[in-house]
Amino acid sequence: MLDTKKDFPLLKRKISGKDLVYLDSAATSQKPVQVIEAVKEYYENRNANVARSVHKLGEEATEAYENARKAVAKLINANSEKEIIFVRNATEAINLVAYSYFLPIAPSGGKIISTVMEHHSNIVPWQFINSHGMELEFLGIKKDFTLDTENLGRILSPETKLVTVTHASNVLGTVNDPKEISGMAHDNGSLVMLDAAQSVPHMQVDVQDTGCDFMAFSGHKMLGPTGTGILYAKEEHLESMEPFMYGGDMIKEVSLEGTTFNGIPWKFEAGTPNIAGAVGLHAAIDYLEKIGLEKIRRHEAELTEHALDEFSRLGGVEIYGPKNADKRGCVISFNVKGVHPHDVASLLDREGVAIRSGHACAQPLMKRLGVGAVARASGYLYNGKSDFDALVEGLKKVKRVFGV
Ligand code: C6P
Repeated sequence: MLDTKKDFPLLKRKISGKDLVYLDSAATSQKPVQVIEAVKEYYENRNANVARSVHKLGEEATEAYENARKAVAKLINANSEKEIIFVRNATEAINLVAYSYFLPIAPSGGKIISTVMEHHSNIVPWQFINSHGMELEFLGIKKDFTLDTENLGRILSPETKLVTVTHASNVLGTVNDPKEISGMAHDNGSLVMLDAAQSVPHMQVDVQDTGCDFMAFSGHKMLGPTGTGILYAKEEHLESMEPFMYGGDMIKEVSLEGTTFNGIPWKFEAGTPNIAGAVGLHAAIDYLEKIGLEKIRRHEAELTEHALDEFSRLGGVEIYGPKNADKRGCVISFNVKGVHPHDVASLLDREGVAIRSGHACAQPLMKRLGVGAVARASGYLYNGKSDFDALVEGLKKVKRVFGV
């Protein structure tokens, strides 16, 4: 098991007089001192705008920003850093693809396939494209909470322009097989988008291996600062796409008669970017790579196995997600029978245990599961088995208080 908690200052906090047990990393991760220090060092020593000034500070800030891009490209094995666009979050990355690639072609028809296990961020942008002329269809899930990929074969057709799927579900924990999905989609001439917000922080994701055309993820869920997100897209797609936002930095030349655009990736980064955020994200990637994503995945699998085991002994708790720790991430959604998940989360908070409750930005999935809301505990590299033990102790208390 990893022992990294000491690197995370916030995890030393007390909540309600108890040691904090942070089990809400699927919402956002905590930040190690290495990331906090990197951002501080940048502001203290190198702060300037990028790609504008010829002075030394401007050069150093530009170098720091572009080095962060290189680190992202290396992390996910992109062909080149030109394929990495810095955005605010995964949501913006998905919107960029919707607006720049699909909106211009939507009036000529075709179909987009998404799934019922998606976060709203991978549903709503496609409903917007649907309102401009493309059909939208959703793939279901099976009884074991995995994607119904058999049905994907039936609904795919030469009409399909995009299959967009989450790599790892933020509710079920299910880890989908992007290679299988990409293979099927590409055989039908469709592009593939991967929502990797819940996978890149927790496992090695190689974009060449997944075969995806587009991939979105958030820096803040992988130890980086908030306000950092990434769109990966194959160079050929980026070259063919319209800009998303217009203004400074994304131009080559402007006259009152018209504008020519900058090359990729800068064509998609209008205005002053989140330079300090990129510096922090770079430090986060260094931190993750030093430990190793394989090791992080194994650590979380062990945590998940332990947690599922403890939950099964508890009784009266329904879990929504695959039983096998190998096929899922460390995101465990559940309901204590007879207790509303907000009550569960509030009582746990009094014990210092932070979990999420509600629809987890996945209302269509809630409907499919036949529930209004869930309680969700999610672990990361800084959690230990004792954190899940504290959760289980808290749940025993919840059951006592509510007499269930
Ligand atoms: N899920 C959760 O608690 P942003 O907010 O843009 O960084 O990430 C959006 C997003 C997209 N896809 C998936 C699979 C996600 O889990 C999320 C964010 C958080 O589950 C906040 S709602």
